[in-house]
Amino acid sequence: MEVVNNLDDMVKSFFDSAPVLKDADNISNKLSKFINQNASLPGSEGPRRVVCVTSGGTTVPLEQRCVRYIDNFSSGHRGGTSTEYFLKAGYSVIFLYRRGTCQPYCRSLPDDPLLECFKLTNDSSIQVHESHAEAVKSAISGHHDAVSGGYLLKLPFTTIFEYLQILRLIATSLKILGPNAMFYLAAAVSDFYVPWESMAVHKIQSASGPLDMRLAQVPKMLSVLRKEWAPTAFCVSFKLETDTEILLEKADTALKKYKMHAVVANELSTRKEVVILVTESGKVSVSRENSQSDVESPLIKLLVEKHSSYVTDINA
Ligand code: 9Z3
Repeated sequence: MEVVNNLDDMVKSFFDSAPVLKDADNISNKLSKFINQNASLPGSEGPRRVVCVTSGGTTVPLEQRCVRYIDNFSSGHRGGTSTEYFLKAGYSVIFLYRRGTCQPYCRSLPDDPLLECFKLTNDSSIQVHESHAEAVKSAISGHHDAVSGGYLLKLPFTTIFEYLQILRLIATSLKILGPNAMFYLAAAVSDFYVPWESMAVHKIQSASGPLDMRLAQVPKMLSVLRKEWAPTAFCVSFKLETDTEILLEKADTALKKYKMHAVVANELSTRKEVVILVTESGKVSVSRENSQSDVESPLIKLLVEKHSSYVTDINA
């Protein structure tokens, strides 16, 4: 495998060798329609703001006709919940999510909502179980209002190739909104991948013995996003660690190295209770109010304030 070190070359090599994004034209059309519509809507302070929320983990296929893949952990709860709070705060949301992960407005539903929330009556019509009626009504109405109002656009991905290609399309389309656009990058993104051209085409045979594989490093697209794709957008990335000792140091490094406007640091086991918001002006611990509430509520409130100051400063 050819080893490429320079970031620009790594980025070029990643995109050049990625399999062609299916549906790229359709995605681009949906994006430009959504962004143009929202650009003409008034927000509470100036034009309506649009945030791209990424959610869920990316996969790294090991075979072109993929039977096996490496996955990154993320249930999509953070992204789905945050989307609801952004919509509530008056933002429009492009929700870039891993297929099959948690969706906005669905977190109060059971794991298999279709089979668990509904029942057949004696005359074979479908009825909602009383115990789930409130959750179903609020999911349907929340989702319907957001989508039919034109405030929520949902785009799915599975692989690291799809994720980064769609993220690039979103970022370059959002460029026209300048500082009114935000990126909230909660997806768990693979650090390593198998380049398409060096990937086995068919299912790797176990009879060939133990598997040796060399994975290439996924280029640090946060830098590219900030520098090239959407240089004036407000960018928030996430840092996940399982070792608290190194979490804040790593978040600080990400803030500086990738010139993020904010980094949300979280530890795997406590991620639903507390996160630390790291910005140039310091670190703030953000906790949920009680076990019934969401840490995303105070987090989004803080980020919306920071985004407002950012827009004001840029326009001053
Ligand atoms: C996160 O840190 C998210 O908060 C979680 C949310 C994935 C922990 P859930 O979806 O969990 O609610 O189950 N996301 C970013 C993870 C990540 O891969 N960050 C990279 C890193 O830490 C930077 S892009 O190096």
